[in-house]
Amino acid sequence: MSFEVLIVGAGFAGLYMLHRARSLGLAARVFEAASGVGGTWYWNRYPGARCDVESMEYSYQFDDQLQQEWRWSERFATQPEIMRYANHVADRFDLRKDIRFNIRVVAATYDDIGKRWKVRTDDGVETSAQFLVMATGCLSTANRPDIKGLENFDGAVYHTGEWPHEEVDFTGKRVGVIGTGSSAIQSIPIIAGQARKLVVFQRTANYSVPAHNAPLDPAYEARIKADYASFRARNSLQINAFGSNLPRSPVLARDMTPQERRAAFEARWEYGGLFFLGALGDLLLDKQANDMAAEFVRGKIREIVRDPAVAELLSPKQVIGCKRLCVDSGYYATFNRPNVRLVDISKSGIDQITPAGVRVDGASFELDSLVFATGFDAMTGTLLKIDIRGRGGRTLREAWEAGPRTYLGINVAGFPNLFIIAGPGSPSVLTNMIVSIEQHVNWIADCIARLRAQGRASIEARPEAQEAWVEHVNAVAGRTLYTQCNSWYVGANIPGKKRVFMPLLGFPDYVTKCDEVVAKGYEGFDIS
Ligand code: N01
Repeated sequence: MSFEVLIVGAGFAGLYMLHRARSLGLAARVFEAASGVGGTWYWNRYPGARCDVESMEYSYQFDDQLQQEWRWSERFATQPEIMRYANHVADRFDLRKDIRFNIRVVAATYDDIGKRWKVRTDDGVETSAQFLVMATGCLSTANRPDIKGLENFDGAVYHTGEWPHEEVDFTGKRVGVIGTGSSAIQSIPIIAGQARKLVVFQRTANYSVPAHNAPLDPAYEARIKADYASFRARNSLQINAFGSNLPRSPVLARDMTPQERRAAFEARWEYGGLFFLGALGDLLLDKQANDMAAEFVRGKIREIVRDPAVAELLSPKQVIGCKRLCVDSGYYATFNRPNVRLVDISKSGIDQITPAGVRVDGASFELDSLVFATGFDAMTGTLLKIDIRGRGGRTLREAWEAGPRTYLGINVAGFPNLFIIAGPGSPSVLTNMIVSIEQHVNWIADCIARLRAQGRASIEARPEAQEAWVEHVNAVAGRTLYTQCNSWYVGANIPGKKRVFMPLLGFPDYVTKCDEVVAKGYEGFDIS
């Protein structure tokens, strides 16, 4: 089989890429490992999963009728509602007929002579295409830590990122949760409400702000829909491509009185959501400013959690915002429940998992179920799992030995006609993902259309442009506090992973750069 465009993944990136490719009249095919569309939302169906970018923003904008007709029910959409939306889009644009489900891409090799990608799937079939688009997601390879004895555990084991489709009922069970990132912080309050006993194993305490989720206000919805395009345009001008309703304050911490700072923190805590990080102009630039915001949240934890020792253990010490901020519904208050216990594993780790439960520092915790909320091999894990070989047979693994290197986060030198949607080196995970996805898909689709119109066969980043881009991404991150934590943004959660700050901060500047590259005839790329 042969196609003009082959797309890997049927999440929001793959769906829109397929739609654009078909609109250009290209023969396109999607391969998807899951049995349905939705990508990250297909897999992450753990209790309490919902998006922490507001519903009116976390949706496609490429089709006005689509955004007018779809109705969200809550300020922050639940995973099931987002899945209904993804399925609606697939049906509305008749996308399924070009998607093959339950099939995993295992290898992709560039044929230098034929100038085509040869893609092998896990059914042993080879398919070729001129263009290969990796719509594989940034958080799609689960991190399953290698903890001694796990294979001997007698109970049920779950990972939040690979949650079963059938309902998991923890009623009457003794449950352990490992991890305290966004997935844990969303699921812990729900699991605590069901379980007889919940033990949370915490390696690093995390900052979380309340969501204050509520049914979507119909008057607000009507106001946005009356001029959706302007709302989208305002959001695209935000550094993270969302949140124009409450933009980042331009005022620096030192230019405010303590009362003004407190009022700014309080207002944003009450407003709810990720907006909290915009309370000070230099919150993610200046350590002193950051300390003030961090201490405000620690004060809230002390107010909410009744046991001072537990409150202290839940109080993060690192820079706020340099690990992704969490958004919760009742997370800290959950630790006031008599059936919930917090166990510090920051010093000793987990000794081992036994048939009956988990042992930490000599103490045993008997459990019926164990939930790994341990995150992902982010941004590179899924790409490197596929045996991708570019020009001359060079593997992506070799090209990325020192950490991921891309030009614009879209292409890698030595890998012609390979496009990555929201790849490392692009704003991706620091933004509203759907906005970044649409920007990338539009750029890639326009690029393919131009190449074809000019009778050209391939495009590939120049090594020197890529090196300059990698330096730029690092320099931007280096001016902020983002690099100061052991976060998945730098790959610190995966033993042995090269420590590189992977996403690029600043959506509007990035879009300008991408547009300039095109205006200058694909500056930094070789076209042949
Ligand atoms: O994963 P995480 P996540 N032993 O990596 C701990 C997005 N998301 O699935 O911090 C013990 O954040 C680890 O500890 P530490 C969002 O971008 C969005 O929660 O490395 N513990 C940490 O506490 C988010 O950032 C939404 O010390 C281990 C936890 O496991 C991203 O997905 C909802 C360990 C992992 O936290 C990932 O979130 C959910 C080990 N060996 C997720 N290894 C919304 O939109 C790891 N940990 C709302």
